[in-house]
Amino acid sequence: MYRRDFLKMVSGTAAALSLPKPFFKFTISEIEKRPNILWIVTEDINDDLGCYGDKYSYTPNLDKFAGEGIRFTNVYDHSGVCAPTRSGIITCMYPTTMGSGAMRCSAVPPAEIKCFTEYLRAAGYYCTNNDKTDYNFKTSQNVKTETAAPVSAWDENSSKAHWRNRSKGQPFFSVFNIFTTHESQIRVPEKQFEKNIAHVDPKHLHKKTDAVLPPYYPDTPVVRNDWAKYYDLISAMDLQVKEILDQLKEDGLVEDTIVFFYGDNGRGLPRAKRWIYDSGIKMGLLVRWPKNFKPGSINDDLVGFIDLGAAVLSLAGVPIPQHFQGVPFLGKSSGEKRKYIFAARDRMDERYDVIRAVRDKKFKYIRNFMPFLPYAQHIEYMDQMPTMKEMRRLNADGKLNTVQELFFRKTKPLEELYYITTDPYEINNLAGMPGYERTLLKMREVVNNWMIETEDTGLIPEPILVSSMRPQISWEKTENPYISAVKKNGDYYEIEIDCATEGASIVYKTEKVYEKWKYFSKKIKVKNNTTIYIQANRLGFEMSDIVNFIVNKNLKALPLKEKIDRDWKKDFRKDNLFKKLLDLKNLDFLPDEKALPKLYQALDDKSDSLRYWAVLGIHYKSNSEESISYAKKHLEKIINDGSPVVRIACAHALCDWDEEKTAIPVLLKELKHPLESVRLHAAIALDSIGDKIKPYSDQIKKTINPIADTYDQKVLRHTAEGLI
Ligand SMILES: [Ca+2]
Repeated sequence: MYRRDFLKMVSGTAAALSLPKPFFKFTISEIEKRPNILWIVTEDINDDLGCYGDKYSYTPNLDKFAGEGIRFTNVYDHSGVCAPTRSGIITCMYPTTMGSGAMRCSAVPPAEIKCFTEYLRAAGYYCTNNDKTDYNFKTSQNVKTETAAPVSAWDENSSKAHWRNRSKGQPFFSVFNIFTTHESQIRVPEKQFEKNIAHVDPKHLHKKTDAVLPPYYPDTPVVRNDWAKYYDLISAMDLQVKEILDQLKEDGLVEDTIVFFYGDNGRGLPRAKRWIYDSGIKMGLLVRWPKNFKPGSINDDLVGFIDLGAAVLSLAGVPIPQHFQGVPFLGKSSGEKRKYIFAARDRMDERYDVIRAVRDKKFKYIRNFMPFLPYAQHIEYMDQMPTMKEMRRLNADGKLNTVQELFFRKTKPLEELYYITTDPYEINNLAGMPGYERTLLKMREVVNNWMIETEDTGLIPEPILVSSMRPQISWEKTENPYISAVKKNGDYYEIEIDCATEGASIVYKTEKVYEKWKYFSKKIKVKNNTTIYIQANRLGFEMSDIVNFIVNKNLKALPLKEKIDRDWKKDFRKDNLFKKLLDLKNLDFLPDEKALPKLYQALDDKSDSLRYWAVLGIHYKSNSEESISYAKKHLEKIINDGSPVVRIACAHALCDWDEEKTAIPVLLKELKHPLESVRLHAAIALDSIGDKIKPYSDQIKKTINPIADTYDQKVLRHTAEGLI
């Protein structure tokens, strides 16, 4: 039976249609055999490769690789920046749903959410990650975000992790992350840069004079230099991809291994990475499976990054868990095609923002929930890029053209709509233009519905969200796992293990410390008198202790314990908060005088989040002398509100309305709050009020800790620079 017929049997005709033209080479038994899967992931590139028609890019190995499999042409990241992107990829869930949308944060994902590799491990796959994780959730406060992973996620997670360490005959899922193209590498010292590109033949290095720049960059030597370096790094990365593919060949695994190549987010240059314009989220994706995919095929289906893990499970023949928001676009479970992809931008390092986007094949719609903020807020890390510095300098000198100036507007429009087909750089905003009303309303509705359906946490201010996930700032610990059943069966004991923490995963080993943890999913067989070690982890919780038992006739199972869950979303859901917040924000579409009475009503709401947005609405919609004077009276009354973010928002508005003598002391006090995100809100407010801060210079400078690398300190350092 051919693959097309087989797929009809399992998933209906749509499944067959969603695949590239089938390559009639295989049988059911071959399909049933679990393939190996390899991901080669690089940093901060879009589809800037020769095989995507980029004539400036020199990527012979990836071009060849693309010719051996499928080249996807409509693939989108949901975030535009590392950590939330990777948070979504590893769970097949939107970070906005899990509360992991900020760059960076330590979320506590809801109990049902696991790393998708856990389902592969349960199915017998050997899973390795080498070695970046950056999932926005950790299992301890004290581990490094970029490389931390729950013990349940991978058989190996290290710079040595490799499929070669698996047991004989075991299928594998291996990830190799390449750092070479990361934004930081464009601006490293010259010596380091030369090291990075040492293996690229000098004749293939990129000439600055040949660079084709997007129209939103000024054409200057500095910008051309960054651009050429970026492409040199892509060529260096292309060679690293070849090295990994060669290892696969050496091991004779080419035929049996499905290889994915993609970059994690858009290029690390201004208005690209960190943004949900296509320059931040439109990615290349190449997939090769010599046995089953027709060489040189092209697929233009809309694919989201949260679909990647679902596709892997589908290709591996592992059922797709019900809670997944990602949909498989390859393999047995594929079928449903996306009509839209969605993307979100929340806090980027030390600066808040809330933006949502939906895209189909032709249009991109963007909703700015903080239109009163500029696009190019100062971000310490981003602002190190020479192109960024150059653009700020030229902007200050009034030397940017109208397209280049877009990124430096002091405020944002409420909505943006682009007809991507003719405007791939998203510079002609069609929102409000005649002829596009229906498209605008339709896409606005699609975003609204998506935010409600996925319980988008983006409108819950971070201090409230974080306090809900971790009351009293404390990290919860996963309960110790226990033996829940034990039964003698011949020479063996059959063991079952459970954990009272809802959503916890369990790992075990039966030898000494040097043995790798195995994933527990169903009862295991253990020999008499073996010591079994077990440990449990829930995402965002600290791991349990490692407990051990000697398995023999004295081992007693414990009765099943009641599951303990602290579902932090429950209260938000019960209060219908996701809908209420969006309804309140949709007052942005009303004229100020119509919106204001409703915003004042919301000041009395019991929800801290609603009161926060009500204050912000009043702040930015009170534009007449009369309305400001009315607003002052109301906000002065609630400057001692029970919620720190509400107090800060009130104080910020009052500072803007020349009541800084009352307001600044409130902000200074919040700089001492134990929660970093509260301090950050206060620091941002102080940073934005200009010269009014000057009489308080000494007090601000006293709060600066030169060795702290927290986000509030980054903002305060920026404020202090302005005070010199
Ligand atoms: Ca990245």
